[in-house]
Parts: sequence; C-alpha cells; structure tokens
Amino acid sequence: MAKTLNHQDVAPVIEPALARKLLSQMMLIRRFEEKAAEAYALGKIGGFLHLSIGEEAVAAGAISVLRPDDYAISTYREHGHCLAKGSDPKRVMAELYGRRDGLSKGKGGSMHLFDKTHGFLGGHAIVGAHLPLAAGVGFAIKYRGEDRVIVCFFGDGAVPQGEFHEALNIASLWKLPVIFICENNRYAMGTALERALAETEIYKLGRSYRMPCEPVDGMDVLAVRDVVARAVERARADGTPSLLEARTYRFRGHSMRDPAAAVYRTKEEVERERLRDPIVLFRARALESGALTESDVADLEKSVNDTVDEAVAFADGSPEPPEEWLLTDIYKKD
Ligand SMILES: Cc1ncc(C[n+]2csc(CCOP(=O)(O)OP(=O)(O)O)c2C)c(N)n1
Ligand SMILES: [Mg+2]
Repeated sequence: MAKTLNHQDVAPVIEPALARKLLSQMMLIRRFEEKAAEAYALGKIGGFLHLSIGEEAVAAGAISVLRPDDYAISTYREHGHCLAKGSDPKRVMAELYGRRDGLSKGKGGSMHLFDKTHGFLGGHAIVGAHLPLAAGVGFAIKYRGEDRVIVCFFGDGAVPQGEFHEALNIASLWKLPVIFICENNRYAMGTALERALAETEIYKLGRSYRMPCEPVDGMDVLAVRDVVARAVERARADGTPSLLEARTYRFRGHSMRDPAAAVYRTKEEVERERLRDPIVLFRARALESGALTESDVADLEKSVNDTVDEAVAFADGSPEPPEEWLLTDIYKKD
C-alpha cells in the first residue's frame, strides 16, 4: 500500500551551514531591532524608527543568494536589509543613534543607512522613489558589461505610485538586471491594501510589463531564497528583471509612534499572523530535519545577543558628530 507522505518525508534536507546562516541572520535582525526599540524608548534614538520585526525572512532569504558585489536598495524599513548585506551592526546602531561612527556619520539616522563597501545603496524615505534608482543602477551594471544584479525592496504602498510603473517598464524594455521585491505586509501605514490597490495580487502587475513574476510566502526563508535565486539567475544570464511579491506581516506598528497598531487592524489578526513567525518556523524546521541541534541554536542565540550588546555599547560610546560637520557632505548646485 502506498505510504501517505507527511511533511518530514518531503521536507528538503537543509544544509547545517545554511541553516546556521539563515537562522542567525534572522535572529540578528530581530534582536538588533528589539534593542533599537529599547534605545528609542530611552530617548537615545531620535526621529523615526521603523521596525521590520516579523519580516526578517525576506531580507535574510533574498540577500543570502547574492554575491558580495551585488547591490541592494531599500526603503526606510531597511535595518534588516543592511545587516543582511553585511554591514557592521556596530556602525548601523551608531547611525540610529546619530553618532559620528555611524554608517552615514550620524547624519542620516535610521532611514538613511548607506554602505558603499557592502553594496547597500540606502535607506530611502520617499515611498517609491528608489525604484527608478534601482533601474538606474541596473542600467549602470549593463552599460559597464558587468554581471552583477540589484535587489530592490519596497512596500505595498509603493505599488500605486507612478515610479513603480515607470521603473518596471524601463527595466523590462531595456532588460535591466533588477529584482523588484515587494514586501507586502498588507498595510501602508494604517491603510489596508484593499483600500489602495485595484489589483491586490501585486505580483500579477509584472505581467503588464512582460517580466517574470511570482508570489512567495514571505514568512518562509527557504521559499524566499528559492524564488530569489531563480530571479538572480535570470538577471545574471541576460538582464531579465523580475517582480516578486513576498507576503509578510509586520508584528509591530508602522513606526515607534504607532507602537500598538491597534486602530486599523484587529488583535485577532495580529495573533493569527504571529503564528507564522518566520524565526520560530525556521528554527523548528531546522531542528526537525536534524540540520541543527538545540545546543547549536542556543550557541547561535548567545552569539547574536553578544553581537547586539556590543553594537549598543559601541553606539553608546560613539561621540556626537562635531558641529562643523553640519556643512560637509552637502550637495550644492550653483
Ligand atoms: C511619496 C511619499 N508619500 C507619503 C509618504 C509618507 N509615508 C511614509 S511610509 C508610508 C507607507 C508606506 O507603506 P509601504 O510601502 O507598504 O511600506 P511599509 O511601511 O509597510 O513597509 C507613507 C505613506 C512618503 N514617505 N513618501
Ligand atoms: Mg506595507
């Protein structure tokens, strides 16, 4: 009699090294942002602070298939993308604090991380504005005859903006190696997706621009990895761009000014979504498949916690930028 397959029979074997990398990356982003939230509450971080808690699998999965010389570009909810791209957590935290050792010398803060060394091209606060920049980087790659790619992360709120459509059109027409990844967390600030978009299956919009497009479970780090790996392969081969829609959820509010996010979504919805916690799910899968042991996970957790504690201590100890820096690094056109 044919045996009924269960999840464990069909679950792919996860390489221990990959399991370690993906889990520690997601745990690092989570812990880093939890500590950033604490620092914000203590008044050590000013301005805005947008956390990606709940969305870690998208950053970790997507960036895990890139080469170090590939690029990533993002929105103001970008701490995770920047860390996954390899930036030093100490310098990222110092930037959040507005200190001189920050990635942007303390002048940008949370929304304007930038790290040329690691190919992280920002940190952009204007919704949708970085999609044409990603197309421009794609053009530069092609013009120079390189085989790099750029991954462009943006929210569902960017989709009704003109820049989204302009960028996808030109990327497809000119075959620019851009992987557009929409982090669909179902809200743009307090506005639900259905209230803003005529087509709520965002990936389908790629068809209008004749580019490969797919949805993916954004809470499943391996699924994200697979779908992005295929898109990267296409982009490297002949510049084919892709539109991917990662279905995810932010567990916290839009920013620290909306911590409860209770006005526009129900408690039940949040509780239901928390059951899809990407870290909890992947940890269970890694343990079940034998890729990691409980003691491996404990070691990873300790190392991540130490890294974040060091980042906080570094930011605490970094001086304020001197006053004369106010007038440097300014783009001025006569
Ligand atoms: C052009 C523009 N309009 C409005 C805003 C104000 N704003 C900041 S974040 C945001 C919502 C964007 O939501 P989404 O793209 O879904 O990203 P998420 O915050 O969910 O990650 C808006 C409207 C802005 N920054 N830029
Ligand atoms: Mg959103």
